Order: sequence, then C-alpha cells, then structure tokens
Amino acid sequence: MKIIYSERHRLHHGEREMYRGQLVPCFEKPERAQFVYDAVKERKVGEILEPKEFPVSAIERVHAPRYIRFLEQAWDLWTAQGYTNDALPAVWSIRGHRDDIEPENFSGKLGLYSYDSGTPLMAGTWAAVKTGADIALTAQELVTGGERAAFALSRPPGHHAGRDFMGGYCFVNNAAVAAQGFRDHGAERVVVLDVDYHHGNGTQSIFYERSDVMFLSIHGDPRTEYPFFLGHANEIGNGEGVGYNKNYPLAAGSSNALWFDALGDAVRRINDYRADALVISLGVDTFADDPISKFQLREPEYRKLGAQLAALKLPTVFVLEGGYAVAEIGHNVAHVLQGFEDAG
Ligand code: OKP
Ligand code: ZN
Repeated sequence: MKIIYSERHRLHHGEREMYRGQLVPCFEKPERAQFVYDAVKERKVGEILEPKEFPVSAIERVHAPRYIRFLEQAWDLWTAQGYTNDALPAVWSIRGHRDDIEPENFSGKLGLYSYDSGTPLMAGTWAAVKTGADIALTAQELVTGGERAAFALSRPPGHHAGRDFMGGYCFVNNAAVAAQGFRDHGAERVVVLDVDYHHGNGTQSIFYERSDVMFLSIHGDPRTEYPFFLGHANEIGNGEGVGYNKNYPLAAGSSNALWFDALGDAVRRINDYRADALVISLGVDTFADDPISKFQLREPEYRKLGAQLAALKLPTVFVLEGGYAVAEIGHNVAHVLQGFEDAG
C-alpha cells in the first residue's frame, strides 16, 4: 500500500504535559513517527510518498472555522504576550458557561477550544497539524482514485480533536478529515473504525448526528480510562445518527479474546452497513507493553487485526493515532499493515 509521510511532523515537539499534578516529558514525541517510518521502510510495506497540499476548507468540512483560525494564530497571539515556552491551558468552559463568545484573552481562548492540559501548543504546531491533515487527504485521494489502501503516517494524532476542540495530544481530526474527504468524492457511506486504546471522542462527536459516516470504537472503559467523559456503550448516535455509533468499552486489562470478540462484532456491523470506504484510526497503544495503556495485544494479534480488516474488502485508509512504547510502535504498526497486505 502507499504510505504518505512528511518530515514536517517534527515541527510539533511538545516539551511537557500535565500529568498527576506535575509537568512530565510529553509521551507524544517526534520519535514515534520516526520509528514508524523506519519500520515500514525497512519492511518494504509500500512506496513512501510526500503529501499534496489541500486548502484549509477541506479541514473546515469537519472543524469550525473559528477554531481553525485560532489554531493558525495561536502561537503569534501567545508570543505577542512575551512568552516563548509551550502554551498549555489551565482554565476551561464548563456546563452552563458560555461557549458562544470567544474571549479576547489568550488563556480564555485556549480554554474555550481545549479540554485537557496534556496537549501543548508551540511555534510549529499548526504547520505540523496542517501537514497531518494533508497526509490524510492525500491517502484518501489515492484510495478514491483506485488504490486498495493507503497509510497516513502523520503525527500528532487526531481522534480526540472535535469540531471545535483540541485535547489528548490532538488538534485536527485526521481520520474525520479523510472520512469526509471520501464523502465529498463520491462515497455514500463511510465507516471510521477506531482501534486505539482510547475512545475516539472527537471522531464520535463529529459524526454523532450523521448516518452517512458510521463510527465504531474499541477502547478502554471510560469509567477508568482517558478521555473519561465519552465512549460508553449506550452512546448509539442522535437524530439521523441513531444506530450509526457503536462503542465497545472494555475493562482495562481485558484479554485478547475479549478484544477480538468486539472486533468480530464491529466487522459484522460494517459488513451490514455496506460501506463504500473504510478509515481505520490505527493506534497501537493497545500493545501489552504500552506505558500508558492496559490491553495485551502483540505481533500475532496485530497481524490478525490486519487480516480481519482486509477481509472487509473495502477501500481503506489507515491513519496513525496513539502508541507510546516508542521502540516497538513501528513494528506494531507494520504488523497490522503486513497482516492486511498478506491477506490480499
Ligand atoms: C492520545 B491517543 C498520560 C495520561 C493520558 C492523555 C492520553 C491521550 C492519548 N499522560 N493523557 O488516544 O493515544
Ligand atoms: Zn490512544
């Protein structure tokens, strides 16, 4: 399959995130994409291409223009106050407070458009994030054009980013951008399947009221796992979207047997939906040795995942999400992609 990659992800390199009351080194770091690049190259998973550039309007198909304006301008607004360190929010809008008036104060703006203090923003964030969306759109365009599959090797990840919010290391929802790209280029029904350890709260919220993009997610139960406030089994969609959202929250520490039961059910639903295209939010923080997650997948499971996705026989875009066991992340991703390719 074609692999889309750019060095520009390096422009985003957060120093510290708030974790358990302390600022700790960021888990989401440039080495992640480097290791994935090295592994797919060494294993000859496919030809590696640079992304094309797309207009910001393609991103605004799933994100609020005022939020995107904020991301574009954030670093300039922050440095205009004399700061040179990464920006991190410390105040947020909560239930019953206003979200319709963007504060003039930068901390107020940042709080309006975010929901955690683990997602630092710096000088190169927007450039890296824009390139990530271009990578997802390039992958989608190739697959729309007839490629069986493509891998969007982008970072930072995207599945926690909603229509107008950042969080969970995510700014622009690359998987949602790709799914919407499929819709805008002829696909009538698109599926986003999220296999990252964490619930794809951003993706779910973007498509929650829609039946043309079905969202399914297998993840650590939000009762104990990040992002805590979304991802329960009784979230089935709203309005037009009722029946087109499916969550598989699994207890932290769940067995691989349980994980594949969920995947089997997801595969059945995707088949029944008769989708025209498939987007996989491919996080490999489901890995047994991941430092911040608690599932137990390893190489055989990653290959089996790839094979079961191939059996759906759909035009497929893989988008990189999480995975923090940095030394192994590349091989884990490559095992999924090779499992997919080997299954034909
Ligand atoms: C992003 B993705 C560890 C605590 C959790 C946020 C996790 C975001 C995961 N610092 N912080 O889904 O892999
Ligand atoms: Zn994750």
